[in-house]
Amino acid sequence: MYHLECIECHNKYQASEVVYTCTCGGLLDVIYDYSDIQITKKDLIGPLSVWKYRALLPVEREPISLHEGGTPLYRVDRLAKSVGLKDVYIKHEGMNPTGSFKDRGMTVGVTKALELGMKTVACASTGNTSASLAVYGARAGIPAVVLLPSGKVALGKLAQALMHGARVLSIRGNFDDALKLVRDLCDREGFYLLNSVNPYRLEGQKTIAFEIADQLGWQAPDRLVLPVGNAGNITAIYKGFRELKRLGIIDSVPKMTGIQAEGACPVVRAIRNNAAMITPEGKPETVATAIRIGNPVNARKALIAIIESGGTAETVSDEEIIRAQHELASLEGIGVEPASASSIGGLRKLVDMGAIEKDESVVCVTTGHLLKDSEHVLAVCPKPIEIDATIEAVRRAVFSC
Ligand code: AN7
Repeated sequence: MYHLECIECHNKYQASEVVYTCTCGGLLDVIYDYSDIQITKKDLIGPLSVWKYRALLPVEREPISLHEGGTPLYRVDRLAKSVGLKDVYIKHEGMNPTGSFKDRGMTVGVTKALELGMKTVACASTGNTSASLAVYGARAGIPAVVLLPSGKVALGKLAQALMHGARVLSIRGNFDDALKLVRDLCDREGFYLLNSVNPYRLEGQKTIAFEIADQLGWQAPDRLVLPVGNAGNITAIYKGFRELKRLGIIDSVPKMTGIQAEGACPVVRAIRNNAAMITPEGKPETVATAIRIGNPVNARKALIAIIESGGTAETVSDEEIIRAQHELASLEGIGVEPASASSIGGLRKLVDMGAIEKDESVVCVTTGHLLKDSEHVLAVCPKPIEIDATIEAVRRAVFSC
């Protein structure tokens, strides 16, 4: 049993209602009757996947699934040494079916859409959400409409949205403009909104927390570091850890640590200023287009997650993002997109500032795969060396500096 509840005024809504925010404007959470959920570590033996944790997911019907979740948790000792820590792991969400963490939310969200009898799904997106929605819409056999900020979506993501048959609208405006428009469109047309303001989508994403705890032998790390854009993922993962603690499966909840790009950092500024709410940024800009967001819809939830958990938020420059992306790729063999690399850049910065203790165990979530944004790779990496097809030319090129 579960219902929707406003995080501000605690107004309740039935699970069967199609509602995204409270009449007071507050964000909604899915609240279970936790006394009904009898789940122990023993019930959770077996291979990882989002649907392994079905007892804690708000869905009754057969899922629309492509085997999402079950992503690797890599121990990264060379990176740990390089940043000055001992115990660092990467949860590589780029290993999901469409190459980003969004699939966890979409398998649940699109299944919920069918359960609620919705006929069309829609979202605004900086890229990954649209790729995932296009794929899960196709899998479910229903149309998907996606609104993208014109000229600011990485090619791999756009290619996915197009190939999987979404109706792709390129908006002359930024992500925040596109989100406003798609919310209006969904209200008018009865399309099902699958941005992270939809609390059911976040339920899928909380399984990142379940898997991390599962992979660490039912323990939480001391700290979680991840990029923040629309601020859904940080809140979803925090909810996941809190639920495990509430059910007595883990003892502690990690310090939730959000990283934003310098040019798009409303959550970081609110944390610095001790503000209860963010001040939206009108012109967000960063190389990490996935998190080029000035007015994150889940900001209130994110601020609560960061403050309650004793975490923090920090910015990284575009240079720090690219350096971190190179470092993770070359030092550990893990290829992630720029937004995801911000978690590594942020980790280094926080350690250098003394904000992270040397003996903390840290999990960085890398949210999307390197191949999402190959144009940018060509722009920041050395060009291939073109030579004649002779062994002399090959040897000269191999051994020259
Ligand atoms: C790789 O696709 O918002 O803080 O529309 O693609 O939960 O928004 C993407 C976000 C981090 C930020 N890393 O997550 C979208 C979109 C990657 C992302 C984020 C995104 P949230």
